[in-house]
Amino acid sequence: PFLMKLISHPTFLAGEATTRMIDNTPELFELPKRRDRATKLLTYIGETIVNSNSLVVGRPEATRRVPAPLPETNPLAPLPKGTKDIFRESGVEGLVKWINQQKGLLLTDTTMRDAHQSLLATRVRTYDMLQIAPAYAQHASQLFSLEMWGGATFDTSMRFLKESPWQRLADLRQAIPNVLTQMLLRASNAVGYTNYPDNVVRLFVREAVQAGMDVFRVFDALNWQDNMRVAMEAVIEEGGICEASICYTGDLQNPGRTKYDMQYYVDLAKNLEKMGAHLLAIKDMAGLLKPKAATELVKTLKQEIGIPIHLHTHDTAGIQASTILAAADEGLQIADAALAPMSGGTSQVNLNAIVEALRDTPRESDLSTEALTQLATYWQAAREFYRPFESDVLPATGDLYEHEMPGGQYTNLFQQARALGLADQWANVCKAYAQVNQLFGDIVKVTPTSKAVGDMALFLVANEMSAQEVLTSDKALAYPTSVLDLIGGRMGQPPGGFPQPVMDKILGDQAPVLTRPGESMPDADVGESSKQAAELIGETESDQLAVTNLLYPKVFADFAAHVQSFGDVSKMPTPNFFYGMTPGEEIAVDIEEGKRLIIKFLTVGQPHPDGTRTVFFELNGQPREVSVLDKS
Ligand code: 3PY
Ligand code: ZN
Repeated sequence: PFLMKLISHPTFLAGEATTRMIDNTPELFELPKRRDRATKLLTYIGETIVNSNSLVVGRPEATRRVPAPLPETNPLAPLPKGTKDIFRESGVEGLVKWINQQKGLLLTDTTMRDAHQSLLATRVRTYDMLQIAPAYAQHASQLFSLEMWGGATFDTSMRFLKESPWQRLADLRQAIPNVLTQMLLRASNAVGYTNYPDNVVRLFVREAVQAGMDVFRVFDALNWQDNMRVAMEAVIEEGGICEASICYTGDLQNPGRTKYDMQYYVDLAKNLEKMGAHLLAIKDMAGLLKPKAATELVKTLKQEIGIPIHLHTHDTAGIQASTILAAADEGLQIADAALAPMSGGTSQVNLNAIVEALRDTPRESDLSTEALTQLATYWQAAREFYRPFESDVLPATGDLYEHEMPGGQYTNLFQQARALGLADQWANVCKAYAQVNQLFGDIVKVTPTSKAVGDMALFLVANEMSAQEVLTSDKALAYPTSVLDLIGGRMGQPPGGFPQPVMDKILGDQAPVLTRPGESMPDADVGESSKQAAELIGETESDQLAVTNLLYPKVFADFAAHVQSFGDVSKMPTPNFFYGMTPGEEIAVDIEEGKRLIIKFLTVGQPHPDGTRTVFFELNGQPREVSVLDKS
């Protein structure tokens, strides 16, 4: 490429080339790599202009094109000390001691993970997180942590947004060096939907710590503590903060629901503490924990265990602020909430409002009203970029306490039902969900067990069957894979196991796994995966690539192919990522620190006989064009 550049350079063509020309024209040396990345990016934009981004096709259009307003920050000012500094300076023991000394309620902001996972189909891009990151570091350093990774964000970022989850973690870590990062880890399911070999889980945790993760909220989707051990031990060994979860289900206030009673939660919490948990999470993924039940649960747990307690809930029914406040009255140390415009409904409770509700009380937090308002203003505008992914508002009625659907699943399952033409049967889907739960023995429902229950509910409604008919029908039915995985024990064991008649009926003569699935899985070949992944994406081998490929081989392969064709598209502003550019529009893309591309889109040419079209740009003031196949 250097030679090509040289011989096509105007000076060379004019016959004036000397060795000094090479000295005076340093861009000759820089161009190949830069041009390569720029061409890939222009090709992506050209593709999007000509063929549209399939993510947004047929969906409501985003109403916002201009950047979201940012609070002022001073890049030269030293950052205030935050929880990460405490952790760095005095380790996990020092941090726990500090937590216990705090009078105010500490808060985790879930906006960058659970909130958009629950409200916007997990579509928020790294770009929009990085814009606001310096403001968090400077103005909201009093937060306990920022939940910004894990759960569904890992695969979604590659699958839909075509960006690296690892880059997101590293970049946010760098931009917010003073506040703890937090993630959701599905124990042996890691950030996937099924159990993985132990060495994959361990490797994932190690890589996450190295990339900048601090607090690991570890949960098992059936509250099976044996299945949490590998992940918990890995977090502790690698130097992370191990926050082990009890998933809350059922209803402590209801004397009729005896399976998940106070003793059940106390035993579980005590065991997790014995297993080395640094913090305990009460993970109320469906927003079922009523205020009085929270009072009793937190009061009891505080008597029974010594580690700090962190409450997570979803505001699906609209009353969970009162649950947090009730728990705060009992000395709860940390609560999850989301910034106002990203709160409510299936997301978390309004963080701005919780802070104000506690103002001038003994549990007042150190967070500033003004700073939180500015962050909220940003997120309100940023949310407008994601209008295509807004879901219908589905106010939960009292039936939430019957079906017990997790917040992240609620709107998702409705969309699946609609895609199957069952939108008008939503109430029946909810009923079926509750019946399937009872059929399966009243289990904890959270990713991935919730998916199995949801798939089964849709299956029944689509086939016009009742849950009971599963046991009585003689028809050979093709059950969803997730259901076979769940009942076949590949997601682990619920307390007391699955009901035998259900196993017999659903599994037929297939033998269930009754032990810990990881025990019988051979170690994955990390070296081989690393080699394969590196080849696919065109980078040097690494454990990070290896583990990503092991967790999501298909998703990773597709993502790698996208990277090979279009490079790193995460640096582009969100409206351009979804919609390309409009004629005459000019944008700046920082492809790396200090390397800025100024891209102006001019026009698209008529189709050539081979079906391609030329898309005309200016790149840093120079005319550039790319050729794109028109697929319309
Ligand atoms: C997840 O596993 O992604 C969840 O958010 C479960 O609550
Ligand atoms: Zn949640």
